[in-house]
Amino acid sequence: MFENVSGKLYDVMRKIRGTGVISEKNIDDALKDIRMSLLEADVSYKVVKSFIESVKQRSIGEDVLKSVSPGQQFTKMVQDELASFLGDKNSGLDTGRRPMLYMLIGLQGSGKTTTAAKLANYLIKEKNTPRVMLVGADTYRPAAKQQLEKLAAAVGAEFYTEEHDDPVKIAVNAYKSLETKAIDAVIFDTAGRLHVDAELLEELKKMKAAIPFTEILLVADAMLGQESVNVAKNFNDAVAITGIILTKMDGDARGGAALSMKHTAGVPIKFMGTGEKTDRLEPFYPERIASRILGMGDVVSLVEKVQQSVTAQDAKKAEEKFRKANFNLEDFLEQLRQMRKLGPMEEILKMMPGGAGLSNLNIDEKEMSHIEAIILSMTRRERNHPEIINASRRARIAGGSGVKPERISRLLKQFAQAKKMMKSMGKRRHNIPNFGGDFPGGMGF
Ligand SMILES: Nc1nc2c(ncn2[C@@H]2O[C@H](COP(=O)(O)OP(=O)(O)O)[C@@H](O)[C@H]2O)c(=O)[nH]1
Ligand SMILES: [Mg+2]
Repeated sequence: MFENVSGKLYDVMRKIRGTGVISEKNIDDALKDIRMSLLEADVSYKVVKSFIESVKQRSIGEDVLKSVSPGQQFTKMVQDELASFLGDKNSGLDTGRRPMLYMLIGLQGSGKTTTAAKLANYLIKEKNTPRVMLVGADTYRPAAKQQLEKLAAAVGAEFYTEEHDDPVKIAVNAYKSLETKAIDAVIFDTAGRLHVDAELLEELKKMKAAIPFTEILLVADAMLGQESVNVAKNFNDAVAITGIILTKMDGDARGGAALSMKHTAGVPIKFMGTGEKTDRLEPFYPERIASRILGMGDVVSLVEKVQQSVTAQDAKKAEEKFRKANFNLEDFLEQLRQMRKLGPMEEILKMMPGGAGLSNLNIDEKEMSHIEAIILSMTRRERNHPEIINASRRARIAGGSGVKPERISRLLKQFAQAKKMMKSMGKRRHNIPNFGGDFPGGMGF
């Protein structure tokens, strides 16, 4: 997610951040680059234009040029502005009145059915709302009801549907059935179409007229490009959506959809889907996504993740190591073990500042166990001074760990890379005010 745009923007921002003195021309150049990057990320032309416009206004208004560290000031401003374009604060689900009635709408394949189950799971597990009912009102796609029924069972929600193909009737009857049921929340899964069409919008309007929905949420694939603007507009014009859920944020989408849709519909992005499983739903935090887009990494999310699984003491120890720059292979192994507790490696890397540019540090789960075996086959001295590992030592380690000698050379390269990265992160921690001091350089990376 956001690799393309964040890779480029990261370069842009690094350029300008490094400049001690910046001129109006610097800012103009940077804005040009930012504009290109956003357009390439499929952000709609109109949104890009108004974004650049407001950054320009602010940079004049706040007198970036006269500030002590103009480069940093400008970077922070772009980030703030991007966050504000994405919606500023996280907007949670409206959970006011019981029963809560949520309708999910969107194109076919956008992730409505999956998201319905995720949302049920979220309400049950996180919102103390145990009695959730999922309504299968997709009469359009074959087997759609069965798909939802299975998911409902998996997350512990009730399931309602009827065996005919009038979605409005199913939804209305499901709503009526609440009179005799103790239910806290109902999630209506509707039929999509490949494109927005009149029949679909008509169905949705009828449902809206008959049922007092708490929220009507547009489920949209983050990979939708320029088309996202039309999708948001059409659905919003028809039924006035109250929020957006962006799915497939784990994929390699160019990410522009997020900016465009929020801007077009004028409603918040409330959640994002980050995987196929029912627990892969996360609240959408604009400021974190903005910083991720700009390639500074999703520091806050990362810190939160790390804090869940790494003790403060571990972190402190690791931080001291960085400071002294005597981080060795044993520490590296320890880091990898801790990271393993955090989740898929790639995801973690992407959250790190500049992590988008680190795709060549590709370590998957299987590789991790190789790495573990290799490091354990080294002597203490080798772990502390990997530079002494010559061909014969390498052959011995390879024999001991059951991998090819080339794998060991690769590991040493990866280690060197990680070390370099950590050093630069350690430095940045002191350079960028916006990191709020909680930078994960101290958290053991
Ligand atoms: N990777 C990933 N896949 C997703 C996500 N949400 C949905 N999907 C997948 O997208 C496909 C379509 O989802 P589905 O819920 O059936 O879409 P619907 O037609 O809108 O109901 C399925 O293969 C899902 O597993 C997500 O957040 N990440
Ligand atoms: Mg579906």
